[in-house]
Amino acid sequence: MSLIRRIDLRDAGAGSATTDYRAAVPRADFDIEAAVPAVHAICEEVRTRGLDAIVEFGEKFDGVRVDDIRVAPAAMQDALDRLEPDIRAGLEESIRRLRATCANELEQDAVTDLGPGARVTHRKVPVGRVGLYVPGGLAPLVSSVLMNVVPAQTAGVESIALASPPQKEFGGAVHPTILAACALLGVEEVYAVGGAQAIAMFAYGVGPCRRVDLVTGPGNIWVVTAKRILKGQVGIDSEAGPTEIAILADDTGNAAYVAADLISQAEHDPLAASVLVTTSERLAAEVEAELDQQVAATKHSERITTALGGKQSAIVLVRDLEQGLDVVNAYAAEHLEIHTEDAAAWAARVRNAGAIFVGPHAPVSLGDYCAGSNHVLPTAGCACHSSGLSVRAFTKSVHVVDYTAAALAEVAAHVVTLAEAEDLPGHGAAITVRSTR
Ligand code: HSO
Ligand code: ZN
Repeated sequence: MSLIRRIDLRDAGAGSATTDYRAAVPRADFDIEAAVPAVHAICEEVRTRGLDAIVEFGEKFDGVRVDDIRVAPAAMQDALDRLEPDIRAGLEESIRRLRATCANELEQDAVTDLGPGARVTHRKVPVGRVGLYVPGGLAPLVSSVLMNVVPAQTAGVESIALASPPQKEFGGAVHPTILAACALLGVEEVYAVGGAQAIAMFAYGVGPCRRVDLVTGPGNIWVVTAKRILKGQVGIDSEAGPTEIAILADDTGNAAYVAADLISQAEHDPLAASVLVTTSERLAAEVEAELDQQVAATKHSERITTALGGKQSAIVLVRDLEQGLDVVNAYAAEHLEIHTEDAAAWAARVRNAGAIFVGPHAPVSLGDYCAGSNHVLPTAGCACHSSGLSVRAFTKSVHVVDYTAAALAEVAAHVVTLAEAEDLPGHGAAITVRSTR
């Protein structure tokens, strides 16, 4: 029995038939709606009772009571001083590459002159204050500190706060590697708060933490649900749920690479999705055999086996790469790898993916740590409308309208006509008053 099921779509959607490929490759049950009542109650407690509620929820969910939620700067410096040199070197290289891509993403203001004295500027403005969330969970993801902080700093965000769950094994402190990364990046405002209560703290401004304008970062179902509930009260990035990898491959695919990459993301979570979409029976069979071998030899084989065996993971057989492209575009994976001949050409035709990894030498793991790309990406199909973190996520824009009297006069009659057409004569009067008074 294979660790992963097969879905055969080779006859689906042929000729004039249409197939809902999104439904054909299902996702795990990650029921945000079901979590709403419980998370709503937490958010309300934090809003009405403030710090006391945060401390109590920390004790209940993280198993450790932390009364002073703000991390002392000395603790961060201390963590950096104790950081293993090779981990520090890895973080520094990752930061260097991220900073290079982020600097290149900064957008200029777009200035448009529509005639003499008529100018519209699309001005780019950094968000003022952001709250970044870094999960503790199955593994504390220090790399996620970098992925949140570097684009925010590059965008020019003035005020950055970061929250991460208190760790019982460290006496209620935030994980030391996460603290070290904060010190490395010069982030001074860090809170030992996790889960939904952290998002509510950011959204409402509680205790020592002032309200933020935008919350970003991945999290478990509590965090994602809190972001959905509090959206509007605060800005959020895309909803990042259980991780996903899809791989589009033809017969040139290397089974050992493909299997290793499927395993790498399954390692995150029993709900993680690993999906291979391929034209090749040969590759499908070899990947199945490789999975058996590689999973048996890896550390977290139990949760990987659960993830690969879940309904959200599959080897999907397609009749050609055109159909494969339709399937991966419909699925809109968080991560999409392309292992085909002419991989760059196929990649160029992908519309929906959080991030695209081209060819055999760009595994998702590279992007998780050191590619220079961001790993906080939309999951659950949200890649069809949302983007991963980047400088743009921390930037908003505003149209600035600058017209002289002559430029207004030039277009005045059109405004008055359109206002009358909408039966809003007051709008027209606001134009005509300027030529009479
Ligand atoms: N693959 C995860 C990010 C991550 N992987 C962090 C390892 N550490 C979601 O993109
Ligand atoms: Zn990962």
